Amino acid sequence: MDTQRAEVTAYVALGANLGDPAQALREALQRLSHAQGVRLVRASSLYRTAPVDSSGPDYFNAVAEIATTLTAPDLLTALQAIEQGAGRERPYRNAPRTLDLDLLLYGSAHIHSATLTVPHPRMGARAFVLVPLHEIAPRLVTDGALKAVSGQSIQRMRSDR
Ligand code: A4P
Ligand code: MG
Repeated sequence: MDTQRAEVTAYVALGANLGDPAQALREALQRLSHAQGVRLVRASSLYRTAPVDSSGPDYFNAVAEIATTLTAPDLLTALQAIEQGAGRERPYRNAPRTLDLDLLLYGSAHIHSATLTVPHPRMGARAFVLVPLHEIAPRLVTDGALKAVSGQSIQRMRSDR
């Protein structure tokens, strides 16, 4: 019997502001594309963004669309393994980081567990999520949502991939 789970479309936010953040995001996309049960469908451009509720140098951010057979908790575990592989440390909340991978959307699921909230609760307030998400999935981000974050500094990087 075929026990293969159906693929679910999910969106992952990538962020980094320590070390070589652009390289960290490119490597994270590579690792994501090779993760078991994950297929990378498309990735946004890289964006340079000013820290929001955080400190340190500018961030680089991007959003990836994936198709996955993993459950949402297993996907979170896979994302955290990629963060750890990039040397992520967690001295305090919103600390500068070598790599942050957040699960934005998992199909149409609404999840409220101790370790996972989906849709990501702060995504609607952040240009560094909404602008790259709009680039790859315009129907998911309204003009009004983009306008609401238009005061936040974000700059699309020229693609060198
Ligand atoms: N968790 C719950 N829901 C989720 C989810 N949907 N995706 C839990 C990922 N994780 C989720 O995360 C803390 C815990 O959140 C995890 O153990 C997981 O069980 P973390 O990555 O260890 O800590 P964090 O990143 O400091 O917290 P969080 O909540 O991810 O921070 P935010 O709110 O995402 O903010 N400014 C710019 N310009 N660019 C950025 O990328 N990022 C942040 C992080 C702040 N300012 C920024 C940026
Ligand atoms: Mg995080």
